Amino acid sequence: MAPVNDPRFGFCRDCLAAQTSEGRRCHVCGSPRLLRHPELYRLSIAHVDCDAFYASVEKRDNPELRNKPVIIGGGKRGVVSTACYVARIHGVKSAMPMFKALEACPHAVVIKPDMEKYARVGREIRQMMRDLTPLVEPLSIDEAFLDLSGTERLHHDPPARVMAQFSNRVEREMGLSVSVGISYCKFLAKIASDFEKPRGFSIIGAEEAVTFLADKPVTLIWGVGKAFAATLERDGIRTIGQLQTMEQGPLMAAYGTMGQRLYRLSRGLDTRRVEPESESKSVSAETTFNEDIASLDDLVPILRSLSEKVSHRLKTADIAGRTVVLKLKSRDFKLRTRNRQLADPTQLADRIFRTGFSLLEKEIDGTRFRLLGIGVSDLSDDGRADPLDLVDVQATKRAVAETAIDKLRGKFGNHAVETGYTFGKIQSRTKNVPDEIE
Ligand code: DCP
Ligand code: MG
Repeated sequence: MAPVNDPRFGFCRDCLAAQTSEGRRCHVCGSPRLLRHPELYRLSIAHVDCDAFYASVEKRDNPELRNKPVIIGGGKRGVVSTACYVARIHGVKSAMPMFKALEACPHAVVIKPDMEKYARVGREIRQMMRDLTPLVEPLSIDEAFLDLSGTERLHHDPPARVMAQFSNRVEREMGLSVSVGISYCKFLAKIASDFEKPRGFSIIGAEEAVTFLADKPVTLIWGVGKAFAATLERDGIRTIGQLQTMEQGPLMAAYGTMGQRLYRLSRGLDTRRVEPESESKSVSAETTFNEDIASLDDLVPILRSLSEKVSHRLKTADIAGRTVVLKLKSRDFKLRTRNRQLADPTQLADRIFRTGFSLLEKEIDGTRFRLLGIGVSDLSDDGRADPLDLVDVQATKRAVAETAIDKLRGKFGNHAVETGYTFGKIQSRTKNVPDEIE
C-alpha cells in the first residue's frame, strides 16, 4: 500500500508513484517532476491557469506551429492577446502593440483570435474541473479556483494527487497544458499557480506563508494595481514584509478598507470562499435603435441610461457583478460582446458606465450599430461590492453622489434626476424594446 497522506512521502507528477527516497528522479518512471512538501496532503484550495491559452489552442490545432513563435492578436486592437512561450523568449508580452512585438520577433506567426473556439475549450476544461468538485469558481476564460476539501473520500486520493491527475488528463485529452497552485487559501493558491509556469505545480503551505510573502512586492496583493502601488511607494512601502510589521489600525487609517486587506493578505490571512457560479448569470439591459448609430457621441447617453437601469436592478436585488459586459449588434446583425473584469463587484451605475464606455470606445470604427446592451455577470451578494477607493478620490465622490441621486429617485421617482449624460438626449433614438434579465 502506497503511503498516501504521509507527508514524508512525495509523489511523481507523471506516474503518481509514491516516492519513498529523497532521490531527484522518480524511482518508477525516472521523471524529475516530483512533488514533496510537508503540507502536501493537507491543502485543498487549488488554482488552475492554462499556459499561453489562446496560442496553445492554435498550436494544438495546427501541429506545424509547434516549435514556432506564435502570437495571437492583431485585428483592430492592434495588440498582443497572448504569445506562446517561444515568442516570449524573444520578449513578446501580452498587451504589447503588435508592431513592437514584430520588431522583437519578426519571424513570429500571427493569428487572429477565434474567441468562440477559446470559449468552447475553456468550457470543456471547466467541465473536467466540475468532475472533481462542484466548488469551481471561474475567474476568466482560462482560470478557476477549485475547493477540494472533503473530496478525499470520493476520490480516494488527497487534493494534490487529484490535481496532478487533472493536469495530466487535460494534457492527454485536450492537448493543452495547465499550471496548478495549491494552498490553504485563494490568495496563495493563485500566486502558486503562477510560480513555475508552464506545466507548473506549486505548493504554498500555511507554515511558510509569511516568510514566503515577506520579500515579495505589494503588487502581488489582490487589488493593488499600479496606482495604489505608487501610493504605497510614496509612503515608503514596497514589500509585503513591510506590511507584515504594521498594525491593522494605522493601515486602515491610512488606506481605509484596503488597509484591512493589506493587513490580512500580507500575513496570509484569507478566508474568502470558493464560490461556484451563481444561479442568475447576469443582469443586463439593452435597446434597439430606430436608426442605426455609428458615432460615440450618440451612443454614450444611451449607454449611460442603460447602465443606470442595470445598476437600479442590482441595487434593488442587493447583488453586484464583477464583470461588465458590453453588447453591440451591427446593421448586418453581427454580434460583438466585450467584457472586462473589475477588481471588486459593483452595483454602481457610474462604474458600469465608465467600464462600458472604455469598451465601447474601442469598437467605434465606422460600423453602424442597431443595438447596444450593457450588463454585469459574476454576480455575488456578499457585501464586497464597491469598497470605497481612497486611491481614486473622484471615484469615491461619484459613488457618494450616486447614493444621493438614488435617494432622490426613491422619493420622487426615476426621472426626478437625470445626469448630464442622458438629459434630453435619448428619447427619440430608441425603440421601446423590453430589456432582459437572464
Ligand atoms: N488575454 C488577452 N489580453 C491580455 C491578457 C490576456 O486577450 N492583456 C487573453 C489571452 C490569454 C488569455 O486571456 O491567452 C489568458 O490570460 P493569461 O493571463 O492567463 O495568459 P496566458 O494564458 O496567455 O499565459 P500564461 O501562461 O502566462 O497564463
Ligand atoms: Mg493563462
